[in-house]
Amino acid sequence: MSQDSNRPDSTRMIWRGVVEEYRNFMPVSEHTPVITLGEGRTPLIFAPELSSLKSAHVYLKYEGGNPTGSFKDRGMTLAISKAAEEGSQTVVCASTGNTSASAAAYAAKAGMTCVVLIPEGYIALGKLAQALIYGAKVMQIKGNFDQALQIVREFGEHSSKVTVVNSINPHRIDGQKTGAFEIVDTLGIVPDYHFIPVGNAGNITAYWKGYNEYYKAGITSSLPKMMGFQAAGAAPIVLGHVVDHPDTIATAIRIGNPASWDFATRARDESGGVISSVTDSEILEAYRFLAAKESVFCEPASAASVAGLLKSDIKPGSVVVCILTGHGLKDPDVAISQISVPEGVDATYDAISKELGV
Ligand code: AN7
Repeated sequence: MSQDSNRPDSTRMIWRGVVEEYRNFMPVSEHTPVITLGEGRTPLIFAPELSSLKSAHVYLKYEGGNPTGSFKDRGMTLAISKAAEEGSQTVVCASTGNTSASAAAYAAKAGMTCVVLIPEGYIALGKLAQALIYGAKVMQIKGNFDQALQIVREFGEHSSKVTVVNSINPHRIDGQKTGAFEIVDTLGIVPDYHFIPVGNAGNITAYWKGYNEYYKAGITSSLPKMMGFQAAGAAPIVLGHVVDHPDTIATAIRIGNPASWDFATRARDESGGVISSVTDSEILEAYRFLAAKESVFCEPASAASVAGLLKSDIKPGSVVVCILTGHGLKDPDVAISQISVPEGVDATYDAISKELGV
C-alpha cells in the first residue's frame, strides 16, 4: 500500500476544540490566541440498562473523554486563551482536583506559570499526579476547598499580575456551556431532563446558559428540566446554608459554599427542576452500576447524576441526559476500595483452571 492511502481522509472534519467549533457563541476575536487540546466532542452513550429501569431514553455524556479526563477542559481552553490574549503570565486556581489538572495542562500549553491550591489529603491521586506532571506549582493547603477559593479570590483582588481561572472567571462558564450545544447537536433534540452533579455549581450554570443560548438563537424550541445533585454531606444549596465542614467520598464535590450558588438556584427555578442530594452509598451504588452494567467508568462525583436519576420520578418515555463529569481513573483508590482485589495464583495452566473450576 502506498503511503498516500494511509493518510487520513482529508474530507473528514477535524475537530478543532470547543472555542473554534462554537466560535459564534464565544467571546473571542481574531486577536485571541486559541489555546486548545482538542477538548469536547465527548461520547454521548445510550444506556440501555438505565433506560429500561426508568422506562425512558437515557444517555450518558461522558466527559471523561476530554484531554485531561474531565469537563473542566471545556472552560479552561477559553479561560487560558483569554488570559493569553490579555498578556497574563500566571494563572491561579483553587481546586478539588480536576480544575487544577486542567489549568495545569492548558497553562503549560500556553507557556504560563500555573499555581494551584488544593486541600491536603482530599484530592484524588490521579488529579494530583496530573497537576504535578504538567508542571504546576502545587500548594497543598491545610484547609478545605472553600478556604482555598477564598485565598484565590484575594489574589484576584490584590494582584493584577495573576489571572484567576476558577469558575468565578466568566470565561470558564462560556467554555463549559458547549456541553449543552453538543448534546443538542448530537441528539437532534433537547432532552426533557438534564441530570448533573453539583459542587461549586459552575457546570449547572454553564449548561443552563448553553441551552438558553441555543433557544434564543432559534436553534431549539424547548429547554430541559435541570436536575442537580449534591453529596448529602456537602449539600449547602439543598440545606439553604453554608456547610462549614463538608464531607463526602466524592472529593470532587466536597464543597460547602459554592461560588455559583445563585445561578444554580436560578437554573433550577427557571427550568422547573430540582437540586437535591444523594448519599455516599447511593453515589457508590450508581458508580458500580455504571461500570458493571453500562461499561462506563466515571469518578465518584460524576455518579451523583445517575444516583439522582435512580431515585427521581420522571415521566415515562422521557429523553434523559446524565452528565458524567470525570474519568474513573482519576480516583483509583475509591475504585479499589469497592472491589476485592484477587490474590496471586501460580503461573500454571493447572492452577488457573482449578481456580476457575473448569
Ligand atoms: C468530576 O476541580 O470544583 O458544580 O475544583 O470535578 O461545576 O463545581 C470540581 C468539580 C462534578 C462539580 N464532577 O462541578 C474542582 C471542582 C467532577 C468535578 C464537579 C466537579 P461544579
